[in-house]
Amino acid sequence: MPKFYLTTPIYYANSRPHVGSAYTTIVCDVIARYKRMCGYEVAYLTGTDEHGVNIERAAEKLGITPAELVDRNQQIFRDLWKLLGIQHTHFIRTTSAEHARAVQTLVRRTMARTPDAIYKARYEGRYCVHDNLYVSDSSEPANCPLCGRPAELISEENYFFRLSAYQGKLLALYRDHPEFVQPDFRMNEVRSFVEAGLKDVSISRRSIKWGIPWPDDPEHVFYVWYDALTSYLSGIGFGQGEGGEANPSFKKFWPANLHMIGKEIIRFHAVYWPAFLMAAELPLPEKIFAHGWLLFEQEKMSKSKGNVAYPEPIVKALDELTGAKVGNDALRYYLLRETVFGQDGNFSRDALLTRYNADLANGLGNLASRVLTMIENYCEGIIPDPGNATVPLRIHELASQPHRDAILSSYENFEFSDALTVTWAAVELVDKYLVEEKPWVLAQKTENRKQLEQVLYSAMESLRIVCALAHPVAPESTQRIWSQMGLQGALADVRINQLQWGDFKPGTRIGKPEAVFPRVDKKEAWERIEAMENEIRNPAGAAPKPAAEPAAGAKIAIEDFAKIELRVGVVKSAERIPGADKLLKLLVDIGEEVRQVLAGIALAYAPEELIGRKVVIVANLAPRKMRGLESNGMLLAASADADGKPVLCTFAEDIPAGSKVK
Ligand code: ME8
Repeated sequence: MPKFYLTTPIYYANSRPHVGSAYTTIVCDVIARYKRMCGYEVAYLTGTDEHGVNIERAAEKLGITPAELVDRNQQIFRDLWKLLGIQHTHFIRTTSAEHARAVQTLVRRTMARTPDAIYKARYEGRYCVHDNLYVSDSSEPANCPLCGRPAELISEENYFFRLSAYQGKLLALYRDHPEFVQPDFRMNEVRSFVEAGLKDVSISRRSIKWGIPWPDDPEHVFYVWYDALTSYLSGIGFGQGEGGEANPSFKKFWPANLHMIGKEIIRFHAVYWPAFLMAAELPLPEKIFAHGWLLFEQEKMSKSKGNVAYPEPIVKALDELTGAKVGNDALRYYLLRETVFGQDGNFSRDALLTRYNADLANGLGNLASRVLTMIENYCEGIIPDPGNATVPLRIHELASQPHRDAILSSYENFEFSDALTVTWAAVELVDKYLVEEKPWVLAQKTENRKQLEQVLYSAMESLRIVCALAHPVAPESTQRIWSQMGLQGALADVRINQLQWGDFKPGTRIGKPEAVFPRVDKKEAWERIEAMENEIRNPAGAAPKPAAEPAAGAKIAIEDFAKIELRVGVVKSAERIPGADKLLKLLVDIGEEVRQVLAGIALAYAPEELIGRKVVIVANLAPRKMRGLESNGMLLAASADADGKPVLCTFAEDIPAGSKVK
């Protein structure tokens, strides 16, 4: 049996998964189910990324240990995957002993096979703890390009990986295997990045305790990306048991056929990872596919931005309201149908509910119940024999091999939306066929019996094929229709690439027709989902957050606000600071004195347009040094998002400098 090994990224265990996180896992589950139906033995790995400074800090804030935090959070991931019916075969935790062994084995192997690949040196640079990203290799202040937060200064002795030595090998890999990174436009980005030259990367930390110790040098722990990427090996047995590096499961499944990831982590997967593997002399994965983001109002859905939707309320609310198990399939169908896979897509609860009612309740569900009811009423619940009658041309085309193969090739190429569009076009065609042939009229005259049987057989056979083709995306509901059609066994065991028109055996007794996708009232569903989401955001009985660090959206007392001294200022002079693109140096008159204030607004305002402008300044902020200059206060500005253009707060009416703002 051929094998197929695919992976999701190993999820950060510092917060609960949202619909954006579930997107990657759902897509991989669709691929895994599809591949199984093509006859592959599938290994599907997911897991949790549990080390690193952001976990350490998140735990500290909650007053628990990092181990307690990740124990708790990894369970939330497992529970969600269970609820969503994800059929992963392997789950790796980066804090497990097996994983630590694998990471140490990999680095030892690397040092043995390519002795100059790893060396010790001093690292100085800016690092974003939130995204675990080296922002710059200089000590100058810098903001993280992903989240916009100021990056932290790091200076310490580290182990480095000689990435610079892999530029030629990586470019050769991209040239010889253009399918290594997909979609194509992502391959172009990766190639340009590597062509511009590669710097060596630090792969250990001394300042962090919460990590895997470096072999024979336990003061260092592994940098989280080296640690996390190795999960793809440890998760299937690398470094485990008797076999060690030659563990039988690892030998069977490695190299991975597919690493499915989100677009923001492509550099780690398409540049670092193959270089790490080359240095360790291990085979490279076959393909890395970087999908787009699910956006919420045009921004990436992320907990830190507070614009998240969670999967549980959608699934549970739809199940409850319909009294049927439809929520999972509704979410999966919506996510895969609505967005061209690879591009960013907007997540909308409204669009999900519309799709549910239109495509699932009125579309597939309605067709199934119509056809089954007619078999029940006109054929005593037995699949009729179409005899030698020729299948009507259009229906035959729909279920013919080229049609089936077009859908299969869309699955192969991860064009899920296309696969579903074509499958659902078939649903419409069969609906139209029934309207034209009018079996309810044919049933009235015995001389039309043969024709009636042929029409109903064709409709049932089309439904069987549609169910099989839609099964990877809508596994639970298609299985229910399958059983109602009187078909035995698991639909998952059907070989999707061997579906043949005419395989439905006449004489089969159908089961009891029941609504598979009851319609939902959109308003009611919306409200139910909203209420459940609110419970997740503000769980009843949740311990209040410590007063010193109010959570986003939490209230503060008036006394807290009174601690901040806000004053009206007038800008007297403004100039750029050489070498700092974003900063302006301003002199601001705040009534009794003129203050020097540095403000990160240079990309939004020219110095000359600020002179004489009234601004709001935080007057009692402790002085801070930036670029060797002191800043005594802060200007207030609004921006639409973390990376958005700052817009200074000002006044519509006149007001003297130094006036208090309260
Ligand atoms: O990156 N839309 O973990 P992670 C689409 N631990 N996909 C999204 C998304 C959104 N709004 N938000 C998150 C990490 N994802 C590392 C991986 S692998 C060796 C280490 C996706 O929990 C994201 O793109 O931040 C990624 O594919 C996955 O969720 C895990 O993200």
